Amino acid sequence: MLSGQTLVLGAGQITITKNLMIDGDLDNDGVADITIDANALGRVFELDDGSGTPDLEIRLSGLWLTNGVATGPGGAVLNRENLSIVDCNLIANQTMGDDSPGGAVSSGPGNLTIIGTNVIGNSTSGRSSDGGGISNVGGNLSVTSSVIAQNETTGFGSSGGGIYSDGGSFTSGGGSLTVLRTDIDDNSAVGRGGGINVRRSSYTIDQSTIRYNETTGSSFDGGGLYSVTSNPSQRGTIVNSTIHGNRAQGYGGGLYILFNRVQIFNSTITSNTAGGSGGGIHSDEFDPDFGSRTVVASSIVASNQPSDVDFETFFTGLNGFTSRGGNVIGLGNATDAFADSELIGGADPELEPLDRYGGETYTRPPLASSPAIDVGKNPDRLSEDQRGEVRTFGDATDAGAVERNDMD
Ligand SMILES: [Ca+2]
Ligand SMILES: [Ca+2]
Ligand SMILES: [Ca+2]
Repeated sequence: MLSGQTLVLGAGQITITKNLMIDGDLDNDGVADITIDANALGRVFELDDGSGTPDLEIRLSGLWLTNGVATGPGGAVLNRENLSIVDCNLIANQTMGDDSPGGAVSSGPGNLTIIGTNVIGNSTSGRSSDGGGISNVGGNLSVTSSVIAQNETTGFGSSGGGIYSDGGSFTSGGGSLTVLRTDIDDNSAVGRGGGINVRRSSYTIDQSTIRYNETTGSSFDGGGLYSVTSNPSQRGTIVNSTIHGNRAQGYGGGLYILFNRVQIFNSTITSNTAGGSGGGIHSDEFDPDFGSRTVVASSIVASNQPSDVDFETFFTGLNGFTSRGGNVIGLGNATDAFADSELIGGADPELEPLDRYGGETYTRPPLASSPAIDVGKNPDRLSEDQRGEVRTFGDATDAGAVERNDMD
């Protein structure tokens, strides 16, 4: 067994200026064997050949990167190329100073691919320093089979406790964010988006859980996720996912959606709380000319405080929610949009407590008595539920992220 091999950096970062693969998983068991400890003296890696474009391909795998400290972006890694981080642990890195995004990683405009990696306990502390864990501006960020936990921003105006992802432009295609089979857990932001803040881009959250994240700044919105764009071609998709136990001091305990067109299909949104309205989902500024709306199908949005589905619009006064049916919905000023769904008011949706029930993430399967059983739909023709079990069992699809089957 290989273990405990640690390289402590004496002073300053390692700068990579060419295509390179570094593999610290010496015995190929998928578990990192080499630790690079920046010893709180600087950043661990800067990836940039100075060409001004993201033209290098770099892969870091099997590494622990810890105790990185940067005054400026990226506590452990500043990436200006195309980077894959595979089977790594990015633990307890931080940025200090203002305008210093990405407690663990700052990336863009190149692409960042994160697989099988734990990003835990990283932070930013300066003003306007977004992304306690990861910041992506202008690139494509994908996070698969990973854990993003206990990261935080604490400086004024710093958004996205776990992940901050900015496509970089309201007008062009911009970058994107994809989160697959990943746990976004217990992150916090002073600003908008305790777990995730995604702006000016398309995004997908699939087979993932966003739980126990919060905004800590007074009146800041989006405990689990905050999304905004004014470009109707930039769309959000949340499918087969669980949004549970998040808290916003402002609006949108689970999700806060501003202008964006967002589809929420086959998902479970429970036990989130907001200081303002929209404990589950707050949909803001629906504009029919613009195409913004919050489209919900086959989902459970219930047992959130003070309510589940709320809209607010300064300009049009119209309900921004559209139901595609098969939902289980509790309370809120937007329930008129859900006439085709099960309206349970303040009743309990009767789900198991959040825990591991198979698959890679935490879920809440319906109890046998749940009103979610067999009332859902499957508009995307999904073959799997969030945990990878069959999506439709029995008479029909269950509402929510998990299908109850005869093994439950
Ligand atoms: Ca190993
Ligand atoms: Ca370059
Ligand atoms: Ca069923």
